[in-house]
Amino acid sequence: MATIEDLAQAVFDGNTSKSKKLSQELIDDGMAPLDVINQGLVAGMTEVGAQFKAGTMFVPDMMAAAEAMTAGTDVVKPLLAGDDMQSLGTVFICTVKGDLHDIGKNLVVMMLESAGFDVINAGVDISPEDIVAGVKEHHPDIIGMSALLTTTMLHMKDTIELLKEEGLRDQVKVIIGGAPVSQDFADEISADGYSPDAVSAADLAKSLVGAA
Ligand code: B1M
Repeated sequence: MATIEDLAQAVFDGNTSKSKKLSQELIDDGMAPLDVINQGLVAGMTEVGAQFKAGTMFVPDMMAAAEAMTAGTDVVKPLLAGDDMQSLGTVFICTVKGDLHDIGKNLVVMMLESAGFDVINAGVDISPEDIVAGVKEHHPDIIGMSALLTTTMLHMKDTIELLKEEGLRDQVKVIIGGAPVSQDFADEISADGYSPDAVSAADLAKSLVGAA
């Protein structure tokens, strides 16, 4: 029988087909979708990060692990998305300029959608100018920015400054997240909120539109 530890190991090993298969088996065995994500897929990826930092794992292995994780989340995603709910509002979300990390951001997208938001997922490496253009085009209630690099998180500040310059800051709430980001940083750049994980990001978004 598949175990959650096997799934974490499959992600760590970058074994895409096994990650997909085990995610499905754990769901079929009755495990809650969020537990499959957090205790299996995210746990495996956390170990990848630790080993990369220690210099015992390298970029190609990280990429393989990322693919394995995505294959697992693809299995779980349909079980999370809410269908017939009335929309709570629109969130325009992206990973900031210079940053290609999208696994965490995509988990946030899944949680926002399952909470009842319409989500415009603009992708990765999105400049402040393109975020502002997205606000003008889509009129979202909330902008969500994700960053995984200490260098790229500074573009969150640039984006908020540009929103102010364009006279748009009062029309949209801004939430941020990602491993190097903190509540202190959110306060420093005058974001409307920070959350450390995908579930609390959806709760934060709900509170900002008065739906919590
Ligand atoms: Co990169 N990488 N990476 N990487 N990578 C990190 C981030 C790093 C911490 C690894 C390490 O040194 N331990 C390090 C950053 C160091 C730093 O800046 N302090 C690093 C580095 C250095 C790099 C490169 C520079 C490596 C190189 O090329 N030499 C390079 C940069 C590329 C670029 O972006 N320009 C790079 C490349 C990559 C891959 C492409 C190989 C791959 C990404 C694949 C992909 O995303 N499609 C990758 C990966 C996989 C990682 C680690 C191992 C895992 C990230 C991840 O997916 N975590 C990561 C180490 C780590 O974080 N442990 C690392 C799982 C995910 C579920 O968590 O993204 O934190 P996370 O998201 C969470 C929360 O943060 C939060 O909710 C999510 C779910 O709970 N959250 C939000 C995220 N966004 C949010 C937004 C919100 C709210 C909450 O509101 C809007």
